[in-house]
Amino acid sequence: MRKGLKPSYTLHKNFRLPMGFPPENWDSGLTYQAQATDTFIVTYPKCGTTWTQHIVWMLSHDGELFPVGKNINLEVPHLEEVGNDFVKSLSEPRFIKTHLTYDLTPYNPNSKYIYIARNPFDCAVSFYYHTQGFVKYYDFAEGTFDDFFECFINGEVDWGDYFDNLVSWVQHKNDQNVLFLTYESMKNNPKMNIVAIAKFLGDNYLEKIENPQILESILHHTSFTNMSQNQSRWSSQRPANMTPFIRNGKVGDWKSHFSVYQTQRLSQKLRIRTAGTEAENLWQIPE
Ligand code: PPS
Repeated sequence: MRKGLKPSYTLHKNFRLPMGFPPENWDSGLTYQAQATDTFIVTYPKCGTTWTQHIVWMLSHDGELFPVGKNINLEVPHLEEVGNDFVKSLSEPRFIKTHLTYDLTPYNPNSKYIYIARNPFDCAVSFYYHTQGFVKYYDFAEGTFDDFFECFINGEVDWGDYFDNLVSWVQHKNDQNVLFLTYESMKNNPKMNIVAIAKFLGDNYLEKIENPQILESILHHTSFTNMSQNQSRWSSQRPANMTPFIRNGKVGDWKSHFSVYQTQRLSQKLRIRTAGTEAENLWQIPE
């Protein structure tokens, strides 16, 4: 019988990192002193990070097109990938991406935190294609969804357990410096969510989107269709035979990947891990 394949990771302290991810940057990233002018884009992987990075970049550039030839992860850097010195070298105000749990994320009461949650079913599918596609980071090109599902549900993936991340942040959902959004709501009403982000960032951002041309430009260029173009702007290269990074962008894609038994197991974990928290009502839990 075929034994389940597992992705490869760098084991660092108690964390799994993608291979090639410098552990020293992880360590130094965690020591970053959050500034009052910082805004963190926080997610568990595959929950809408790049989309939100793009929105905040366009908001801070008056609706300008994100240029081909640049990479969003250098403009809105991934804290634990690039480390402390790189982030500090950027001028303020800074927008910073992280996948850390609340307790590990650098905190300043005056910093802002935009958290995006996505239902764990679609997240697992998206994370599977990510792990399969970035062959040099995970050596998992032959891995199946069933293989990955076992790692995901056991929290044995990079950035750990989905629920540890979600639950740590949902407890701060109503903090004055936290804006808590969902991927599903962004899909359902992107304009409303762009406006909410601008409002949260402050009056000078709200003023920008009072200009309908700026708001329309952000809405247009951050759509799934437009972000599917020139994808070298969003991530490092992956082999041409793998699914693209901006892949499917749908709510409910999980239904064509999960078995009945997998659905029951993840639903059960979702129920148990979110019981008594505000996360228990974020999504309808499949039977
Ligand atoms: S990462 O690697 O953690 O930074 O990935 P992340 O950006 O969080 O998530 C990638 C998924 O988000 C989808 N995506 C979008 N969906 C809708 N609209 C827009 N504009 C958009 N941009 C990115 C992307 O396709 C991945 O989801 P899946 O389900 O794999 O398509």
